[in-house]
Amino acid sequence: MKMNVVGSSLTLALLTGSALAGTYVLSENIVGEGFYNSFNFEAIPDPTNGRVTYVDQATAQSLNLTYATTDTFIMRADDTTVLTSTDPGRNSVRIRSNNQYTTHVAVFDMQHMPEGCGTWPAVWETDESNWPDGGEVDIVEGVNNVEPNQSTLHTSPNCSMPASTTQLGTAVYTDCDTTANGNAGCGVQLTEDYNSFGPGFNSVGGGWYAMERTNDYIKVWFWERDDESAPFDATSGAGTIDTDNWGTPAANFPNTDCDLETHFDANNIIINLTFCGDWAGNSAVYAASGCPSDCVDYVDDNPTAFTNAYFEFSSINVYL
Ligand SMILES: *[C@@H]1O[C@H](CO)[C@@H](O)[C@H](O)[C@H]1NC(C)=O
Ligand SMILES: *[C@@H]1O[C@H](CO)[C@@H](O)[C@H](O)[C@H]1NC(C)=O
Ligand SMILES: *[C@@H]1O[C@H](CO)[C@@H](O)[C@H](O)[C@H]1NC(C)=O
Ligand SMILES: CC(=O)N[C@H]1CO[C@H](CO)[C@@H](O)[C@@H]1O
Repeated sequence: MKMNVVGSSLTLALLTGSALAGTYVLSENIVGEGFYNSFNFEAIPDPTNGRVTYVDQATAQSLNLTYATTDTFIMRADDTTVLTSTDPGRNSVRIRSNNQYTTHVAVFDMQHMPEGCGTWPAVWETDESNWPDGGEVDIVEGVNNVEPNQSTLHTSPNCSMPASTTQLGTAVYTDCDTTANGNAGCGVQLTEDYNSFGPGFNSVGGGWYAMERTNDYIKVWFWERDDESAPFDATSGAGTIDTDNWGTPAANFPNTDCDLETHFDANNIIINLTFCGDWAGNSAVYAASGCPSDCVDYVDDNPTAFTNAYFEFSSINVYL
């Protein structure tokens, strides 16, 4: 009898433990005008040497570079000004969350992301005051419309990913250390879905990116708008979610050869749109993407090429 009691409470503990492993509760639901409360605008020089001028919130709103309704937040670059060589760069926006997060899930419901030659959009997390020791998770970024592109970690030394992990995407490099491979990071290309980025993403009405950070792994999922396998709790903004039911992630970064707890501190969500710069504007990368002219000249001379250089968010939901 006593054995049974011990046995059943052990079973209960085990069941509860596994049932709770991927369970999170909604902490923030950021929608429309709420982006102005949850993010600050960073009018800073571009750390990646882009052909960009990041403007402050008042300027962004007066130029209509950010625009919010009750259910939409749009963030874009200037598409009317021809730049001269003495101008510092095309006006654009970079926003950073007021809150910082350690272990959490963030779900990004996006209708549109910036497209166009020279564009380098990114949705990512880092601790700008402690880089790279606080870690960096690039949830989605890519350049010059080339799709699909990638999710990447950048860290201090002694953090790498195993050669093989359970993920849909394809690993590019495995060493996450910023001093290795010219700070390429340990990236995973989202090869399973050509609608994960740029014009393909926009043509299907976008979709959802989700990132789960635990001390055991960091995972990124992507589901396009009409993907019937997309989990309802993620896409509906449910009050509780269970990532154990979300299937194989696009990118999976386990702690096998990286102590994630010491390589990542509390990070902010950052959303930025730059032009050219170290990646998009690299002459080989730019030319290989089939884009015309050279990156800086193209960005300076062709404002109307950036009419579709905007993010449109339905929501960002953060779960703890
Ligand atoms: C600002 O941008 C939004 C979204 O693109 C658009 O609907 C609105 O008309 C624009 N407002 C002005 C004053 O241009
Ligand atoms: C983006 O993904 C495609 C297909 O996987 C790849 O050919 C291309 O090199 C990637 N671009 C970059 C900049 O990594
Ligand atoms: C590297 O990380 C491992 C854990 O992943 C740890 O055991 C080891 O001490 C670390 N080495 C250095 C030099 O920090
Ligand atoms: C200009 C700028 O801030 N670029 C950043 C945008 O996001 C990527 C992450 O994907 C950073 O590496 C860049 O520094």
